[in-house]
Amino acid sequence: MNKKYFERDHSHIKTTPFGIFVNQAGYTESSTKRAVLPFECDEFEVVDLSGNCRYAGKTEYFGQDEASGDIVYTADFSGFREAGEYRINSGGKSSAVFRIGADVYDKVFHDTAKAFYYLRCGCGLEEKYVGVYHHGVCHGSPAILWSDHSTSVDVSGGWHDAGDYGRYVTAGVCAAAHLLYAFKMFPAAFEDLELNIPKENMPDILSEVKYELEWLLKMQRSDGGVYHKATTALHAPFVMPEEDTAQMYVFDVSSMATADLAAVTALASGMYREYDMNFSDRLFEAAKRSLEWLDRNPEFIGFHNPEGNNTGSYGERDDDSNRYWAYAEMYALTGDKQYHDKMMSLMGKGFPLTGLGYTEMGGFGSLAYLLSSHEKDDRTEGMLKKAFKDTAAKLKEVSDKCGYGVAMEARDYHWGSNMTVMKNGMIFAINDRLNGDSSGKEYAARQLDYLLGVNALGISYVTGHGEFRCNYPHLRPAFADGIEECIPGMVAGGPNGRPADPFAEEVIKAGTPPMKCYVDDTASYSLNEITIYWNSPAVFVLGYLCDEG
Ligand code: 9MR
Ligand code: ZN
Repeated sequence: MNKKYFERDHSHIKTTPFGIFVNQAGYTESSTKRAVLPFECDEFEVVDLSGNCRYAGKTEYFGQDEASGDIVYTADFSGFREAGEYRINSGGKSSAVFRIGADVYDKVFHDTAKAFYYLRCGCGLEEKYVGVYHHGVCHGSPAILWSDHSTSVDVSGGWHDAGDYGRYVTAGVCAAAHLLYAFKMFPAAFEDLELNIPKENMPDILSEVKYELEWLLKMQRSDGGVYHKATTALHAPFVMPEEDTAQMYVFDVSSMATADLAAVTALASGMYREYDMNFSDRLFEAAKRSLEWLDRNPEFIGFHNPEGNNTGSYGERDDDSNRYWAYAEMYALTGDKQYHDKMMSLMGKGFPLTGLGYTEMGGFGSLAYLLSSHEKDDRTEGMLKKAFKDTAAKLKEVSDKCGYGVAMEARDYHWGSNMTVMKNGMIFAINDRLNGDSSGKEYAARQLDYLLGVNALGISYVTGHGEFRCNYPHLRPAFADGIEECIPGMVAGGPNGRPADPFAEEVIKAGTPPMKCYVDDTASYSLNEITIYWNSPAVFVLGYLCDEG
């Protein structure tokens, strides 16, 4: 890794100029609207941009918030429903500007979904689609197999994983699954989501996911086993993707990657059928091949970086949830009883049945089963629905206990904590759809409020959104392009109570409360990287909140 970005001027790092924290994208007219004031106060005003008071109220004392260490007051202005642009004032302090309106989520929904296009690998990004952020074709040369250099594989395409240029199957599958399920569950929100990407005969979000799926198909060996990842030996320096010309490798097959690929291709086969029959058939064949491989290889085959390789490893301790998901999707697609039996035999293995991340895929399997039109046994159906209900109930309690309203305990602020924030939002959305819990909207919106500014640093963790926002993520092209304003719509990893990179270790003082362990600087990969699977749950939550249904 080049040293240049560690050594540059870090004077851009600022703390918020605002003393009152709001969702900087805004609030819909009918939603619960809450600002957080981390200082002693009594009254507040909502003022328009000419300074006229439009609404006034009393603040409420919340108490000490554990994850931030703040003594917190809240201002509830849900009763104010007039569209417009405002700030909150109290005790000589102000909030950032925010909007009230029916369409406040539209732009952030668009941009977080468009982020995937900006991360496309193996093609150039043309000016007509990305404006100033255009760049040349990257990573098109064939990869060689790490363990046998005589084998060469075409693995061009897909999305760059994150701030690095690696492409990892389990991570990519996870992001694709978030987006596919978002479309499946909230189709109305996506039908008019125009992303200004190359047009195909299907909704844009499906075109975008298809780009990743085409790459995933290339990662499958003819015997159905799936290479774990395609990366260079070492992380690239901070250059544009087309300047990263080091040899690309594919790494050994893992059973997690194979099961995940089987699952997502089965899911997608059903979803693309009405738009592209041929693609749907190819996905189905791929799913079958990987499932057959899994049957022949019942043992867990994990992944560790071999010596000389320092890119992401995405190791897992077992593949139970991955296999469970794969069989559940194949059952949902075909109704074939053998897959039902196999799924059932894995269900009791102890993994969370509502997990929605790359290490815990059980929730996708449960969703596959619950949303399937094939026969379900009542006990299993009831048990899985209850699993989502119970998870949501626990998260509501946590959310209510937090002064900032986010469903995170102090210990939950880990590397990429904003992913957990958004995955919790997904649980509220899914529970609403499965169990008709209409409080899901408010709880999901609270998680988004946190992401967009209702947090102890008063920062919006989405690039391009909010008056005080992150702008210097650990993202190679965003550094190398020399453009001051970052590519929009990128979700930063966020606070991490256990900072794990040299820059963060230097700037985050010991004893900093977990919600405040964050710095907006390119150098800090354990606090400020972006990844596809941190963006995708945000798109899911926004899809839910934008959905008319
Ligand atoms: O999100 C991963 C985090 O939990 C790990 O501790 C960390 C170190 O191995 O890796 C993170 O994942 C990174 C991946 O390995 C490569 N692409 C970027 C990911 C986010 O930082
Ligand atoms: Zn690339």
